[in-house]
Amino acid sequence: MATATFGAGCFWGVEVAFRRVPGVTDVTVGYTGGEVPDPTYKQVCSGSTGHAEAVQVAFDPEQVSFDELLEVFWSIHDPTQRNRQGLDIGTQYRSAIFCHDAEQEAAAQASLERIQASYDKPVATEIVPAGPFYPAEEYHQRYLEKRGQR
Ligand code: MHO
Repeated sequence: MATATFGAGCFWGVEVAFRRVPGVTDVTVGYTGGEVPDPTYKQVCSGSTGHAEAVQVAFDPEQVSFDELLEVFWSIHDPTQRNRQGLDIGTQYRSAIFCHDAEQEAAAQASLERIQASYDKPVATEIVPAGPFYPAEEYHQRYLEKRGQR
């Protein structure tokens, strides 16, 4: 099993999108990329923790490649929006790829260059090494699913 970590705005919908992908075995929503250990949702919402709302995707590389996950990532948000997605504004909503190894980093970089060609505006996605990932509160896991929304 391999792990990929993405930030693409409010993590509720991002989780749903990745759960739909065959080869993805689990998705956890949480916080990463900031400085505060074990942050609460409230702290992250304040924008002061440096964390992004993110999803940690567990996948079987024999069934789905990291490149295919990157395609999903680009397709579910607007990576040219800096520190926001639509009405959700703040650094916690930034577009980011948190890389788990050098291979992921190279793939992410190449993928960003490809996707840039389809936008007039610069792609704001940050590509950084993955650090500690703090799972969000239980009520945020499968949030939309629990409410009958997909
Ligand atoms: N605008 C959304 C953000 C939620 S997401 C988990 C809301 O508060 O409904 O950041």
